[in-house]
Amino acid sequence: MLTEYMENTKPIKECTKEEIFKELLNFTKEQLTLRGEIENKKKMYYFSSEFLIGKLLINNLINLGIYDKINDELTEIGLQLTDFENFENEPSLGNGGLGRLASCFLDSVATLNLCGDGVGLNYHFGLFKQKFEKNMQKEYKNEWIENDSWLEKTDKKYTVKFKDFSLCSRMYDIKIIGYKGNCNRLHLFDVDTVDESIVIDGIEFDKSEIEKNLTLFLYPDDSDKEGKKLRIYQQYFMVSCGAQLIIEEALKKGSNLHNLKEYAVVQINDTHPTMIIPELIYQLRKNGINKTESIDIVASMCAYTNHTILSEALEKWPSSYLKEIVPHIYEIIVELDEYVKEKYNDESVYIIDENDTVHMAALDIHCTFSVNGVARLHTDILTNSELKNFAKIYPNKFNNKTNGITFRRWLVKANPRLTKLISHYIGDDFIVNYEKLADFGRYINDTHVLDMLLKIKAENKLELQEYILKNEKINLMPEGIYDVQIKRLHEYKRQQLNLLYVIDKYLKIKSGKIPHRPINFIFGAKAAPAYVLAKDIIHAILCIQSIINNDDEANKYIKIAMVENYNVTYAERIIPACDVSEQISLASKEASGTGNMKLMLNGAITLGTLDGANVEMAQYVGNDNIYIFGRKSDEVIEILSEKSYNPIDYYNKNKRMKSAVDFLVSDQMLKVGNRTNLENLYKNIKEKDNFMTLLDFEDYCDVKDKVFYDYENRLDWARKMLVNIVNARYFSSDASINNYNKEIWKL
Ligand code: 26Q
Repeated sequence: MLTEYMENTKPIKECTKEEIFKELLNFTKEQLTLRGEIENKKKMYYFSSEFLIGKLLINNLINLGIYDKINDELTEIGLQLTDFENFENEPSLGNGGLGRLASCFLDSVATLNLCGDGVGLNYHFGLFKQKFEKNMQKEYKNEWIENDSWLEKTDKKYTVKFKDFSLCSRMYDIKIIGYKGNCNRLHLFDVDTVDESIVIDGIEFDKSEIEKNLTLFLYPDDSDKEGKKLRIYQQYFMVSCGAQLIIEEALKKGSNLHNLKEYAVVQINDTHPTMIIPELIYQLRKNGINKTESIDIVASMCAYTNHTILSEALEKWPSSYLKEIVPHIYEIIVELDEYVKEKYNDESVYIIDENDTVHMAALDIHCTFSVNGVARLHTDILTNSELKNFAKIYPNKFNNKTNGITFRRWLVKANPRLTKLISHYIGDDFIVNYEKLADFGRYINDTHVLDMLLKIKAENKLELQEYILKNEKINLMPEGIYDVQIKRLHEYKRQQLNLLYVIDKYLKIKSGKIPHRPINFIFGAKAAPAYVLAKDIIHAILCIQSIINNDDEANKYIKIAMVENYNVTYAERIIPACDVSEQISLASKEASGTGNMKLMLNGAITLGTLDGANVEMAQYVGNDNIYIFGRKSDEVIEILSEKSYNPIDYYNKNKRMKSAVDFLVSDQMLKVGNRTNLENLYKNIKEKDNFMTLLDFEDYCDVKDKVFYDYENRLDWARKMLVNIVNARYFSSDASINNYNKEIWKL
């Protein structure tokens, strides 16, 4: 196919790799245009400020169903598709879980042949690029957009009105193809006037000229006033474009707008796109619909997903900012708030509080027909404690939709070896029919299959060793265990707990207690640029990495690899090679997690707390196939409410723990690190430890030692792997999307 396509150009054999890549890109784009669009009277619009879509070439070829064909053609000239991955930049349009979830969902929506588009922003430099300098994280702009990319420039333009000026938007589209199916779209709005040259140094830029900076970065540092306002500009710009698009498309299909909900349903991904509610009301009124009806229409077509219970992550805006930027929207918010205050005599459910702060989540809950959490435990905590006063008012609005992941990217694309093995035994239906994966469970006592699982894992580990050696100049020990913690850096995710274990292991080795098998501790994490303690944790990990990897007495037994610029592409390489999956958040704090599911699907065994979706994973696989430790969520919630936790008590009681914590500010560490940063972390753990690392430390160490001990029984371990792979079927995003559609969207 490709050879034919290239007949008009140079013969493929005479092309450089770069030239072949360009042809591959154009060929694949052409194939996508040959596919139909998914059409339906009613469309779902997934509004999200983040879409972490990952590289698209291989994924699109897989979903087009022509990956093998093209790969065979390339093999004839001694190449393969994976040789071209490096030519493509990864779109940098998300922070982490929430953005990746949105992308898995778009894949599933299209694969299930449901009519649904994404709506977001085209950030030119997206999320920062992470580099490590002097054992510290440094941030740089991420120039991901190329002349020849997946973005299609459209002619669609809308005017977006701010208080003192208007901006003209431009829509870019990325096609989203369902597996062996048709296409939906991801609409990314932008302004033509953006000026990339105003970025001065790293990710610093002049925040005053909105028409020049609006879509430069994803969530630019919002610790100052100007940054916060820029977020409001971005959010309003996104939703205003989206609202105009919705209305335009509905009118075109024959809607009279009174019946808009028969044409459109909006899923609001966390509070970031919340202004879609007042904006739709505003647009409907402009089109002649009266006050109360416009509110009713909007509430009947919008649904809200909550992704966090951390109060600092729930968006609250000072009224003055909204008044200053979008007064016409603020006016509608006031109206909605008055309606709430008239009806309910309970301050905790007000949209605007006594400090004149607007609670975006409250606006969402009052003005949508569905509010969902992202895992069973998370939804329970929302309804029973965090949002219980809302749940009392609207008991039928609250529902659970446990997160999921797409098998196309996280199995077929990321782990071709495992995909081939499973397909050999049960056929390849499981790729779109997740329940079929259950059939693989029949091989639980087949030693050949179990051996193959171990063999595939070993091969994937070798590949990762090579990749990390090349990129990080760190040489992993593939005969050893790969212990993996990959996720955004956050205190509640407790990378520092993992780090304390590593230090403890190191100190043991130095005192002569040698592990029976080498262990590789692999980390990947970005910290928000203004999150000081998170950056201090990265600093500490990098310092330990340098100490241990350079210590010839220890580096035979343990190695650390904190990889630079962890992103979707890196995840696709690490996940298939992982033995032990670290999911160690403080119980009650991780809404769901989705990395846990990806690792499970690829045969990693979870070491985790009973938090987020880990709870459901444990129920599916049973106690023998997962390692659980630590305080349970209800205990944690109680300790937090009593404010009774004091880390120093634990520090003083446990010698092993004390030595590990003290090591953070040892001479050895200060030699490779920065005193201020290390002392800040040290003091924080001893004096505050907001996420109770020391409380769970002992249990964590004991259970983790047991994991490494059990790893030696290879056949038993392979059985655990198989049970995990088979039960990961419940976490297909196809399953989640089926539920969203049946219970919320009704397309
Ligand atoms: C808020 C205010 C100001 C600036 C930034 C933000 C902000 C930005 C991004 C708040 C939250 C986010 C992202 C949250 C996120 O990714 N949450 C994760 O969502 C996943 C998908 O549901 C869950 O699996 C994770 O548990 C959850 O942490």
